[in-house]
Amino acid sequence: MPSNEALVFDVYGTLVDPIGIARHLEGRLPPADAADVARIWRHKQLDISFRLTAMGRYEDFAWCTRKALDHALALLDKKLEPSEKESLIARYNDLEPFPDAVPALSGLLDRGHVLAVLSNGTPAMLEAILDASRLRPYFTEIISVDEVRAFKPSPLPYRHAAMRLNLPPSRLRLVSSNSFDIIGAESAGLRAAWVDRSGGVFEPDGGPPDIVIRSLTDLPAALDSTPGHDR
Ligand code: 2OP
Repeated sequence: MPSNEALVFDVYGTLVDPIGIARHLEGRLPPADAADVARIWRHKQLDISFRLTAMGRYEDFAWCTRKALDHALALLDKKLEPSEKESLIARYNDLEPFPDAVPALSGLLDRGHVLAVLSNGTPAMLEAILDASRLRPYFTEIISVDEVRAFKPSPLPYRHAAMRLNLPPSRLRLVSSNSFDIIGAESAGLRAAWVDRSGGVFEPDGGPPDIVIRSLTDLPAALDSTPGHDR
């Protein structure tokens, strides 16, 4: 029986690991510095996307990713040759999938869920990363915020995803490890499931959703025990 909820997955941090890119810097920098670059890079990438959207401006996520890497290197006073920087940027389209992604997605498809992606990534970034991670075949729709030129957590991408899936927002459940994304989805009228991979702290401007899991493989059981989720 098909599920009454479409499951819409965030990508970076939820299906693939952006912080794991640190290992590609380890030949060039000491491991602690490589980890710092990866962490600041990711933080600044999101920060730039938030500020662009607050200003009503749009530059795509590839642009945010490049600017954020430059910032992380400058902040930590680290230098990379232009060719090293290009190869690191290229690695962003080849991030490691989390080991729970394939078993979870395959189980959810077997249960009749419609699965889609909604990400800040550009269409080209998403096609590349989903192909490289072999996750592409699980998804009916790949939805990029590029289509509305506003980053999550603006309500526009979430409402656009509902329109693309031809469902009311309340019949979409966003699955994300990023708590700002959960707050954004719920405030646009979607349901949500937070993948709390590291026992992290939820953003203070909202509260956790009705589903909180530590691994994507916990999602089917969590859906079964959630009131209002009728499989
Ligand atoms: C994504 O949209 C928020 O980076 C995260 O995939």
